[in-house]
This record gives sequence, structure tokens and C-alpha cells, in this order.
Amino acid sequence: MQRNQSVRNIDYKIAPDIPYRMLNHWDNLDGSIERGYAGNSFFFQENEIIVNERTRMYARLLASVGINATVINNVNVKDCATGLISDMYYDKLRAMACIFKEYGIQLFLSLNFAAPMVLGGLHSADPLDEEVRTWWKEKMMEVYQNIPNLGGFLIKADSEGRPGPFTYGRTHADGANMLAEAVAPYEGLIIWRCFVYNCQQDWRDKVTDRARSGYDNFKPLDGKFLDNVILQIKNGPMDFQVREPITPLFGALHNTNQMLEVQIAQEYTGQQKHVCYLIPMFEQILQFHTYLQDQKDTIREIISGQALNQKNCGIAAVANTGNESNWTGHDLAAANLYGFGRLAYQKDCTAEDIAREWVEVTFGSNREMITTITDILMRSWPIYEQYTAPLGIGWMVNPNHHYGPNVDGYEYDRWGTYHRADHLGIGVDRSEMGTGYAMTYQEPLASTYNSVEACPDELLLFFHHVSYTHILKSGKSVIQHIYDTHFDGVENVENMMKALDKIKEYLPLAVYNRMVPRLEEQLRLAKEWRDQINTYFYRKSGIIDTKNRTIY
Ligand code: GCV
Repeated sequence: MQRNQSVRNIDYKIAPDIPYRMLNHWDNLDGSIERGYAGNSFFFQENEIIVNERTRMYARLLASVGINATVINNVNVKDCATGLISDMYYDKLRAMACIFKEYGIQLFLSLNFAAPMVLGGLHSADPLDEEVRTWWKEKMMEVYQNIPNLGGFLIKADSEGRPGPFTYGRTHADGANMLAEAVAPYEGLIIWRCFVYNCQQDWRDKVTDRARSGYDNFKPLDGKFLDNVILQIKNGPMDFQVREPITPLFGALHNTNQMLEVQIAQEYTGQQKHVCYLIPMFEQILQFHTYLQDQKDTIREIISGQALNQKNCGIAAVANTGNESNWTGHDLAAANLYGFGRLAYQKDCTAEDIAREWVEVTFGSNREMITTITDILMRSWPIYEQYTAPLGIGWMVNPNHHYGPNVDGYEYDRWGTYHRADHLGIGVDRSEMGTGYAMTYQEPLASTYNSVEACPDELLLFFHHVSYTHILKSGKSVIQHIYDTHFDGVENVENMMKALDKIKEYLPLAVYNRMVPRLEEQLRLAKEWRDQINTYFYRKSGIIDTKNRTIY
């Protein structure tokens, strides 16, 4: 009705194919949000849980787009957050879980693997230690007596300083299964993240490859997890960059429940100041053939359980909400929340259909306005890619907050995120002659990525180190591609602003007034990216732009 369409003759039935469609909030108990760009938390404030009218509005918002599960606290479980599984918080959590249940949503929590030490005063968190195992069993009995509707737990272990089973020489299967046994009597789930890598790498070390870490850590554990464990796997092998290959882990696990993790919080894609509609990216990910088996091998078929006949599977998005009145800061960022839910719920929805549908239900029925905003959304991810890091290399951002260009920001650091540019060329050799990462894919993907000639342009620098004069499939040299895309990117942002201006009368004034300063900021930063990237590579390579534009 909101789309101005007739409700006569509507007679259809749809059922979601993906069992768990989840949000992951990285909200801290002090009210801050890790990678939050829309204000503070509406779940927590000053170490207290908030249950109020917005809790219900939130549940309704999620239900309206088909999301059925949510994790409310940050995977980095520190300080008071470890105590969410204690008397202090049970009443509020139970109240929240009850509200969520009315909307068909299950509450989950992130857990601290070292809770037996922090809360229980034990000397270890060793998953094979009987005392530790008993502690968890008793703790889970207490938790479920108090919060009967709890769906289960999400765990980040042995990652970026978080505790985990490696400390005790145990595997991630040992860790996950210990918790899975403890929650099994209550039909609880353990969602275990595969974002495990060495974040103390020496940049001189060209053998260790962060991209390999998910595969190397988890492939050998295939088949070793209990059935109420789900491995949660980020879409790419690195970390939510504007362009990454799809992780090979999905094509490598035959006997393990899997969940895809994407990020609608725009950590590396403009931090909700830039328009970047991510649903076309997610659509590509879900359609990707892993070659795990002859048929039913796409990511969607894997995480819906159809490929491997599983029921504990799903998709999770790192959430982009906060306590700002419009939920997502940038009004157009709401299309990512809406789109994530719709894409997860309904198999045959395209990113473009979803964009148009969102524009219609949000802003009304003027044709020109609908076409303009749908077009802005659909072009926004490619445009963001144009003015930021080129050809799949990623990063080139400022350390810590990850906003804005800094070509060498992570080059001589410990995080395993390098571009390896010198005066001759750029890119990371992940072929069999380099780190071998390309060979972790099933065929024919391994051969495609392994070969400079066959590798798709947009991922070339992720897989290969090539000279600036290397000719891409597009017919352009790498250096000319860098120059051209960066000039085009800025022009495209300018055009986006002009297009929006033409339809401004069809938008609520408050919405337009919120959007304009953000677009101005997007343009300012796009120019900064353009000039820093172009100048850096001009100075490194000494090769002039064939079109003679201004490079500094
Ligand atoms: C929650 C990246 C982010 C971190 C985040 C981490 C993760 O490294 O920058 O803020 O921590 O991913 O996914 O665990």
C-alpha cells in the first residue's frame, strides 16, 4: 500500500530460505559503539541495559524486514560486558528477550571466552579442564533459568587480543564444543567467528598471509564441531574492504554449519557519511559459486543449509544503527539495513528491486525522485571503489579509525595488510609463486586467481604484484586505470549531488538537510582520496597521466 500499488489480487506465499537472519551489534556497555556511525547505543548506557519504547520500535523495525535474531553486545567482550551473564543484568535481558519474542526475534549475546577466570575466579579457561567445563555448564543453567528465550552466544576468540583456546594449546573445535555442550540442554547455539589471524605480523615477512588465516585455521577442523555450533565467516578473507575476493573457506567446509558475516556499518566504505549501498555486493556474494560440489554450491545454498542439508546456518550483518532519530545517521544508509533484511529473506529479490522498493516506501511515489535515488544507490558502491583503493588492493586508510586516505597507513604495521608498492609496481603475490592463497580455492577458481592473465581486473592487485605498465583486460595500464578511476570517482560524486538537487522538492526538508552536509563531506573526501592516491603513484612510478590532468 505504501508503494501505491493495488492490494487486489495479491495471493502469494513466501518463506525465507536462510534460517538465521541476524544483526550483530558492536555496542559496548558504556554506550559507545565500536565502528558506530549513527550516535550511541540504544541498548546500553553507563553500564546499564536500556529497555524502553525504542526497544519495541527496534524489534518492529527488524521484523518488518525479516530479521529474526540479534546479538546486542560487541564481540570484543571487555569490562562490564563479561558480566552480562550475571545477576546484575538478567532482569533487563529477560524483559528485552520477551519484547523481541513478540516480533519473532531471538536475543543472542557475545561471550568472553575467559569468563570462568573473570567471573568465576578460576585460574584457567582451558576448554578441556573439567573445572572450567563444569563452570560453564552451571553458568548456562543459571543463564537459561533467567533468560529462557535466549538464542545462544557469539564468540570472538584468539583474535585481535581476545582470549581463546590457543592459550591452552587447544583447537577452536575444543573451545566451541565445550560451550555447545553447556548450552545444548536449552537448545542454545554457539556461533563461533573465524576471524582469527596473526595481528602481530612483521611487515618484512612476505610469507605469512593474513588472507590465508581463516582457511588455514578452520579447514582442518571441518567435521569436528557439534551440531549446535555455527562457524561465522566474513565475506572476504581480510576485513570488509570495498573489494575483496570471496573467502575460500565457504568452498572448503563439507561438514560444518556456516554463517556468512557481512558489514552494513560502513567501517571501510565511507562510515555513513558517504553513500555506499552495499546490497549489490552482497547479492554477488550470495550468488558466488564456490565449486564445493557439482551442484548447490553457491554461498546462498551453503548458508541456507540446502547445499549440505543443514539447519543451523544463516547470515549476519554488523549493524549500522545508533540512537540517532533516523537510526542510521545518513538517511540513505537505512537502505543497507532494509536491503540486508530483504535480501536475506527473499531469494529472488535483486539489489535493484530492493533499492527501488526502499525508495518508494521511504520517500513516496514521484517517478523522477524514485529513479534518481535508486540510481544514486545502485551506482554508489562502484563510485566509492573508484575514488578509494584500486583493483582489490584494499586498505590505504588511516590507522585505527579507518576513515580517509593514507596510502602507507598500514604498510609498515603489524596487521598483515600490505600493498607492497615500489617504483616499479604494486600488489601482493598470492599466487602459487607467492603466498599460495590463490590455491586454497576449488578449481576452476584456483587457476583463475592464480594466473595474472585470467584474474579479474577488479581483484588483480589482491592476487598479483604487477608493474604499473601492465595492461588490464580493459585495455588500460594499471597506472592509467588508477588515474582515470580517481578522476571519474570525484566527477561521479559531483553528478550525484546535482541529481539530488533536482529532486529536492520531493524529499522531506529535514531529510534533505541531513543529506547535503554528508554529500559535501563525501565530495571533500573523494577529492582528498583522488589527489593523495594519484600523487602517491605518480611520484612512485614517475609515469605521467596521458590526459595531463592535475596531479601534485
Ligand atoms: C569488533 C575489524 C574492526 C574491529 C572489529 C574486528 C572484528 O578489525 O576494525 O573493530 O572488532 O574487525 O570483526 O572482530
